[in-house]
Amino acid sequence: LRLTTFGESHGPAIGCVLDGLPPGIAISPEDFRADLERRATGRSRHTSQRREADEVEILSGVYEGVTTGTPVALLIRNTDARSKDYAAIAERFRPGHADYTYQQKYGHRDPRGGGRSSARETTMRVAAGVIAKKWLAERHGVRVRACVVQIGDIVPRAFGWNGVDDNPFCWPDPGQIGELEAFLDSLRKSGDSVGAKVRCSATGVPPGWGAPVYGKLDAEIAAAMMSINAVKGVEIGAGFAAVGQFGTRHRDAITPEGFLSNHAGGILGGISSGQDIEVGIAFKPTSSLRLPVASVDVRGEPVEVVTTGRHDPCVGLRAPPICEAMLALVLMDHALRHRAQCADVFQPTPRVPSSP
Ligand code: EPS
Repeated sequence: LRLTTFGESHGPAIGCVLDGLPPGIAISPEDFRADLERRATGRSRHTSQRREADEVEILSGVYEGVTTGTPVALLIRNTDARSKDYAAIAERFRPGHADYTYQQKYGHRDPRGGGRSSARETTMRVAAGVIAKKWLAERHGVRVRACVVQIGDIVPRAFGWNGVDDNPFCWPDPGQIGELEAFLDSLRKSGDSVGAKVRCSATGVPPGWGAPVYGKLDAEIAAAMMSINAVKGVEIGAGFAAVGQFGTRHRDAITPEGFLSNHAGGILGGISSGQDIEVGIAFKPTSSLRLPVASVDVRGEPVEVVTTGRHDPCVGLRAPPICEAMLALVLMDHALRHRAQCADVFQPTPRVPSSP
């Protein structure tokens, strides 16, 4: 599978081309609505107040509501960009943003909003991921879901998947919603921002997807997550906690009834084990702040930068559907590669249940 997105946050539209899809997947513009709504800005006071309709136009690769196997192209028009908000800093570099590196590399950049590095770009990843999630569920019974498991130094006191989409923080502990609202309200009033950690899980993944060295499933999941803007860290299973674990604790014992733990996060040797695939993704605090900071302009002169416009006090709150999309796209790619390489493999060894 190859996904390419295009478009800038303040250009006329954003879009993507997803190539390599099998024919026969039923898809309609309505299928995209739920996940795009979960990612969208302006649906709560805790996010950027930019309000986009995010109506998907299917431009190619679907005939009579079913994919044809040719490239699927999707388009969403930008209807609420406020470019005037960025006129004052068009020739300045926002610390923590991509302005400086884009200028160093290209010498000419679109300074409006986040341009190509805006969180707006993730809209098309979510749209492409809808197709992959649908195919994984229908073809393999695989379910991909994500939630926020840390905001600043706040972590859940309890965990449950059920209510994560019923609150604006995609948070797994309903008892903490009041605490989070107070924290985010106070943060927004202060003008600062905060980071977040997302947990993204896939259940029902059969063993065997991935590759031993080149094309390791965990390596490609990590690359896909790191490609999301504002991501500064990715871990699989125990991740960095593995540093402090002894081998006798980290290794996941296997019994005919199932694996007794999942520190591996569902992947061993670059190949899925049949356990839940568990990914942790670290999002940095949003860098566009109205609080002043030292910087330089395009002539190298010292300046102070204050960013106006509409921004997220915590961009991680809207990241779960983006992480789900990236995990689903990588898993679908490996499912197709596995089928192409090992479809007629001899009768495989009996599968170990994911857990007792
Ligand atoms: C966003 C689009 C952005 C911001 C925000 C979220 O619009 P612009 O490109 O005009 O800045 O509203 O991006 C940020 C994370 C931020 O805090 O600046 C989106 O569509 O997700």
